[in-house]
Amino acid sequence: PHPVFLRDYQPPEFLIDRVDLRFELDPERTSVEARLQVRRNPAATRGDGSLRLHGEQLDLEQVSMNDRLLTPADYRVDAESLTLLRVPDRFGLMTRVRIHPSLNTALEGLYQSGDMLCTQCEAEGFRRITYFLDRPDVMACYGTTLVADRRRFPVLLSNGNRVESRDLPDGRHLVRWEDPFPKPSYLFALIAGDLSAVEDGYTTASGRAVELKIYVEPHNLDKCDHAMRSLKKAMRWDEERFGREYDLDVFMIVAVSHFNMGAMENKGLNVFNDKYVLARPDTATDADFEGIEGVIAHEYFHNWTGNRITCRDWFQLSLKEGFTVYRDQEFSADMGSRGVKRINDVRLLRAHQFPEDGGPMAHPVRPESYIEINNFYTATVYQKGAEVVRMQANLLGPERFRQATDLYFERHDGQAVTTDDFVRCMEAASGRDLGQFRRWYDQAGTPELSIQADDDADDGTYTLTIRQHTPPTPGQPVKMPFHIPLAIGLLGPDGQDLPTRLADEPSATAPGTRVLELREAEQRFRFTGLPVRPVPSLLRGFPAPVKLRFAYSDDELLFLMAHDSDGFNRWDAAQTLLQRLLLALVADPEVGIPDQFFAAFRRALLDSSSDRALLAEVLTLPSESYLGDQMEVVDIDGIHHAHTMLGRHIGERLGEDLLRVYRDNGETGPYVFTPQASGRRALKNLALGYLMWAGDARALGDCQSQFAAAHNMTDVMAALRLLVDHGGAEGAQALDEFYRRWSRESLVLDKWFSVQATSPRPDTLARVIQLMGHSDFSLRNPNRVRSLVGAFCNANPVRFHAANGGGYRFLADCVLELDPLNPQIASRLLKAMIHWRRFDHDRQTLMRAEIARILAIEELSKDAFEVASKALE
Ligand code: BAL
Ligand code: ZN
Repeated sequence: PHPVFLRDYQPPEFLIDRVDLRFELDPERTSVEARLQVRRNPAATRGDGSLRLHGEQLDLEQVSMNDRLLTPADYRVDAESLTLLRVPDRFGLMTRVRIHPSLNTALEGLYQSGDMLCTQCEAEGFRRITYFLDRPDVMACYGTTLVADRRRFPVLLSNGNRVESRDLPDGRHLVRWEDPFPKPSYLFALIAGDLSAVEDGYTTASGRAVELKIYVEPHNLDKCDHAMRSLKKAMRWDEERFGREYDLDVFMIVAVSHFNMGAMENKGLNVFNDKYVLARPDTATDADFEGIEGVIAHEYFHNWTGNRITCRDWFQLSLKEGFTVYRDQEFSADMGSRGVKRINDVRLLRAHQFPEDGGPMAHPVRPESYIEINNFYTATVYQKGAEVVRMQANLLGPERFRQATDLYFERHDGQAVTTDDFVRCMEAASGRDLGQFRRWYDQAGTPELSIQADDDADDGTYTLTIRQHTPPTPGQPVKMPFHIPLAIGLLGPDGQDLPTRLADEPSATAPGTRVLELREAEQRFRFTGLPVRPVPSLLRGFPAPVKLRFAYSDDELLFLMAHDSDGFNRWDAAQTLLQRLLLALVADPEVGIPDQFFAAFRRALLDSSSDRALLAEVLTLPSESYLGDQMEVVDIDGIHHAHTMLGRHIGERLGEDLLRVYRDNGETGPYVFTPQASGRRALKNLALGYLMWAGDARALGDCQSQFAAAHNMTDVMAALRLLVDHGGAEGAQALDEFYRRWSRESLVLDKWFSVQATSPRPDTLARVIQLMGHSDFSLRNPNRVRSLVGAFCNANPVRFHAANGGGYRFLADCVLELDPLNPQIASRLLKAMIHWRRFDHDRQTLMRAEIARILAIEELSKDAFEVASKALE
């Protein structure tokens, strides 16, 4: 397989203004007739006079041009394309092909999910439906006619507005859809199935009525309320915050059970993994409710940032994804707790994006090349891309940023553009030069900031010397300095913010947070007029995706944890302290845990004035994977041991307090999904976890009672997880009961698989292998694969990285079995092993051998080939 390069981009030689599609739907054999209005692109250079259309896995039946039937002498067909030789400057083209949805296990293009037919076209699935210029800078208006058996497929949906619906004499029916907005082919969608809808309505700010429909299988109708509420909130928020209104008469969401991604923003017809739609208090956890609210909003927001304005080419993927993630993050922050949302977003970034940026698949937010674009739906493009938008929003300030986004929407509506076009709007609206800032889009790697503080007690000055360094990444050995906004504060002895006046500034500045702008590899900031040596609060609110090196003492971290006016930094100080303690335990398991640590933990735990959700974040130990990322060579067993030991000590030393917190935060009424209520549940279950770590007998009883009596899935799952990790008869019995109750609810059953896959118990791999043979397990359902294989390989480091290599062998076996069926999911799983260089010699050897075993397969997909080959480069 060969890479595609950004530098080779050429505008399309032909454009397609209109597409009329007619589908005769059948799971085994679907006929697709496409009528295209094609014209030469005046902005492109002339080629050899031929037109090459993308097409894969299509059985071509007929081609005609301007109503003249073509013969095979007029065109060439190969496995990836149909080339029409000698075409005029403007013409109508008709192709008819057959496709086979029931055989489509890759879930790209048109496929069968349960009893329904559905599509996934992003990024390059449309070419598995019909011959087309399947690239995002070819935008066309679509008319779609769907014909199918009326009893089997009573609901037929596509993009846009429904313009015709009638029965046909042979038991079939026909529905026609018309989408007035030009769109790239990756936003095409169709659905056929026996579905029921929850319906609602929304009136836009300018008074237009929009029908809202969520389509699900009939037995799921009682799990759509939260999704519908989330959708309406998102529509209102986008009007208020970004001035964006919805533009069609109907907005539809369909939940499908077999889906590679989380969801897909097809114009007017969002197709969702059912995990991000279906929720009832007894079937979904707080995290699920939160995920649904965020993903519903994300896909809805794409209507403007992605659909009305799309990407010129796939290297620009972050244009729509980074911006839309930023928008959904801001929405969720406004709906819930802003502080907790920021913590979780940064936690995710550090857990996934930082390792990606330091590994063999590191790539810029705007990649320079790819072999398979599906491999680039990454934490870098999404989460780091969102941070890059956030930095621009912060540099401009809220008013200028809104002017800049207004300009972006006005200037580029209906176009396929680049990240550079986005930055140009930021510059035009603000008058700022973002030339250096653009490096965030094209340099990979996480900058490291080393900060040194010097004070001069005699003249009241305090100097921060800041050095930035970005380690090399594949293909980019040398990095230029980034333009980094660095929000800081200076704390006085009783925790108050001090003024932050720089030496060359004429007048005093108000106490509080101030933003320093870094542009050089090394820069000095000298503050004056300080009565005492301050404690610096650095990177307030996490203003840039960087790593910080600053030699805080333990006392300073405790001080920041207690006093920093910035909530994010209070959390970060606590996490740094916990990390320090845990890494000290890894280095020497006999090292003592200082009393002042327990005192600070206890003070925080019992601080009744504190937001419980935030408290739960502060008191959660950094994950084992994150701790591993902080080590030169990951010590898997040492980390697991230290983690368990610290958890146990906390449970033992603070048992009474934890028990009180557990009991004081019990459920008092029916489930509600509010930040306060989910914060109580999070804190309560965290306390129960520490008690169980300590083997507290009272806690085991509480755990069993909670498992038996709770009416919400958050509490049931928290108890189940603890019982499974505890093991013995209690764990086995809880698992059996859970299975009996929920075996027919697929999403809940996923939880049953993953709770077993992520247990640190020594026999977990054997259990996972056994579960692969369970009658409810199927490699053809991505959610099920993720819940068992994905959960084991990505969320159970101590068992996946077992020294005997069993985990690696298991993963490679799964990848090899899955790759011919669903390459996207296979290659994503494989990423669990690409950071092999971070481990000890023996594990490196084992992982490398398994990756090499995969790479040796001749018919390996492009997807898996790219990941495996880059991992070994
Ligand atoms: N565009 C793919 C799914 C998403 O990011 O919304
Ligand atoms: Zn998206």
